[in-house]
Amino acid sequence: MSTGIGERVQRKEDRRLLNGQARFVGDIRLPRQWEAAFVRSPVAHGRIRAVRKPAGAEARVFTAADLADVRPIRAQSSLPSYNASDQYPLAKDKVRFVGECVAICIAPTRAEAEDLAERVELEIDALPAVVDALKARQPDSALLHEEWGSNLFLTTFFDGDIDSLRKTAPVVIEREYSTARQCMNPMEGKGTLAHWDEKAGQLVVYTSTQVPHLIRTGISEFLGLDQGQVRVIAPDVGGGFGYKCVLQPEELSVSWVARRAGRPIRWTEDRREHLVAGANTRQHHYRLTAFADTRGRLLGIDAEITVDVGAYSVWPFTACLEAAQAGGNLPGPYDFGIYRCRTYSVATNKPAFTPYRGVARPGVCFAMELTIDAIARAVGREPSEVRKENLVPAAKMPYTNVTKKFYDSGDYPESVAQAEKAIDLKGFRARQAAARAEGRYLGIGFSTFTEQSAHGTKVFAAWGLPLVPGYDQAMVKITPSGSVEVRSGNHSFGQGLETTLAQVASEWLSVDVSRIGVVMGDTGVTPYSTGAYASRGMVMSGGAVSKAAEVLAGRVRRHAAHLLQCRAEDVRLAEGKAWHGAAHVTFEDIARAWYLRPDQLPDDVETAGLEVTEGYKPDIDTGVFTYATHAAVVEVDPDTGRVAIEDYFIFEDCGRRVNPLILEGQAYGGAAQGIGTALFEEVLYDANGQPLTSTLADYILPGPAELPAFRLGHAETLSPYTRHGIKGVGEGAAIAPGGAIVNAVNDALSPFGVELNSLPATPERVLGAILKAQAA
Ligand code: MCN
Ligand code: SMO
Repeated sequence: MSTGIGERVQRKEDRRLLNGQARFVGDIRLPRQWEAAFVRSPVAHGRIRAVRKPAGAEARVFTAADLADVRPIRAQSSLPSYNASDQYPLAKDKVRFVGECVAICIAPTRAEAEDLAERVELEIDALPAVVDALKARQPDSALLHEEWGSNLFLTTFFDGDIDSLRKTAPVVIEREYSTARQCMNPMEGKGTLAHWDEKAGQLVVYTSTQVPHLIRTGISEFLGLDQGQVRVIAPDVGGGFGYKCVLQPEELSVSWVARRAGRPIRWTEDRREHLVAGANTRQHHYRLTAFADTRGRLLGIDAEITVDVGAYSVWPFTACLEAAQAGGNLPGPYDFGIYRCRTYSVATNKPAFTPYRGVARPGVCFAMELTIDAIARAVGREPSEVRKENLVPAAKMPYTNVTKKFYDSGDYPESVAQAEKAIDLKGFRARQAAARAEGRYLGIGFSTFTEQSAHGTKVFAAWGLPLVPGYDQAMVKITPSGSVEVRSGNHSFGQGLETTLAQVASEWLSVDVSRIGVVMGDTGVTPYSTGAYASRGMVMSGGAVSKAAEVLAGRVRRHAAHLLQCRAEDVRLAEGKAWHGAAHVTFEDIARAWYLRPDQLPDDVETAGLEVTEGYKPDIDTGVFTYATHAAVVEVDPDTGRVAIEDYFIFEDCGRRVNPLILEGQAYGGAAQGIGTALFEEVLYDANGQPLTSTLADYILPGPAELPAFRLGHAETLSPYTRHGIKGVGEGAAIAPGGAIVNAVNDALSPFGVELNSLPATPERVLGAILKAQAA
């Protein structure tokens, strides 16, 4: 049976993951290893007067003064108005959020390290906390980084001629939308274990990351080490979701302390640290005006987007990635000509913003999809009809949209039509009417988006990030036993690349994936890759493996031709063997000849090594666009505000599907997270910047009981610009649920005249909206 591209191959990694044999940072135990605990700021904003080490334990506690030779984390951007922040791995003069690291303590066990941390005395003069991004934009706000003279990391804009529309457009919709601050909660938190390897002359850092090669660059730059003196190893990683694609200050402190202490040091993030100090994302606010004609055809959009990005700019993606993407992505899959948008990336006394699955698009998709439904209500038409008419039609492909995004292929309106059919829109309207007569409130909602994936170097450069390249490399070789080994500097942390990269190699070499070893996540033994984020892995690393495997397949044919005494063109690879007619040699025969009996080979075969490294970038630098439509049916209980999802359908098109089984998992897992965004998850702060959601009892994640039985449909429009026509899709399903579900909630509650415009749609918010509408 083939295990190449398109097959539902079971994941290679699942045996060890399900049997408890995976090895995460927390499982590693090195000789003489100690554990670390951090002393963290108890206030959101303050000036540090003193950090006092406990008497007698001075040698086991380290502060900013000890790490004086460590450079602060400074994420650079080439955008002109950008303000960079300096984040010291241990806060130096000021603290800027609750949970910011102030000191690191080491001891034989975590419990002892925590006891030590409790004895460290902090003297901090509290300053006014900046917690509301809209207020933080005002001139009278307290400042986080005084030297900037404002709290703005960056503003960006698109300047379309919207004023002409203000006078002429028959339909004008004005709205404010907001999405909550969130925390991504991978099953495995962050963890880092570092030690100095005297023999190699290297700092070896085991860390739970999506981007080992980038972390190596970050650690060497900020610790002032040569890149050759740092080796980063990402062992099994239990989910990343974007949280693990930036350099964490803890990674620097642990690395520094390990060298100073002369022993391996490990820090394991606990859930409270994660919720309070580690990962914050998603908090957007929109002021949006849409202009349309009397049929609901969009004419233009005017928007102001404020993103609450927290205290510091993360390395390497900066605090501006979210807002820069939001401005460019708001028009999404829609066909209209006039767009004005201004974005603000605002510093507040909260943890730094990190990318989270979907980056910016869950926010813009929510704002845009609610706007489409609002327009439909204003013109009295079925929202999905208005949606279909506004989406870029297939006949206009390829299409360059109002923010210059180049959509290479696909049929966006058809994805809505498929969703209407699968969810039975017509039948639903009848059911809805009957239910209302019985006092039950059902609603239906749709949400369509494009997912830019596999962005090229130029896209990152346009966002001010020249250091994030849009290419990848891979090595593929035949081992002396005739099995195959793939090496990629990317990493597999749940999304299944370990299996799908093997499938790509299998496609060319016809070797079963069970005989293809995949080595990833270790800078010491893999070619350079910036890692997995921005749904780039399958296109970029897959493309690199494909190219290397193709070249290798050519070499295998040449070797086989020598052994079979025929022409290389006449050799066919199948079932892991090389055939000439009915005669064949195995890969092992070929490998043994090259590795063990090179004396018998002619020169041209001898030098055609069975090990190939190739680099790859797609034929387009602007990224490839996946698209999808989600449709949800909900029932809202108007007495309690509870929203129950009755049905959920996803129609998506990510070009050639490498592994349909894995893609189902990607869709369901992403949509589950999107439902968290839609209905449950919200990081809350009080007026002093104190976090109120520091446990999983307060920060609510959806579990199986809250999730519907997802249904899924697919189109497979090949990208003309990538190997095999693959498009990225890893973030996609997390983008749309907010729009689909809240559109459904608003549809359900239309008899009450309720329109909810903020996330998540918790019972409290839904009930609040009903009561407000009734009072009006
Ligand atoms: N795939 C496929 N065929 C395609 C495209 C993708 O079979 N045409 C499969 C591949 O196995 C690929 C996966 O789907 O690895 C996701 O594809 P891709 O869009 O290339 O994304 P990456 O491999 O770069 O993975 C990162 C992406 C991102 S950015 C986030 S965030 C995210 C996501 O993937 N984090 C995840 N999915 C996740 N899934 C899990 N379980 N855990 C995470 O942390
Ligand atoms: S948030 Mo994904 O790592 O781009």
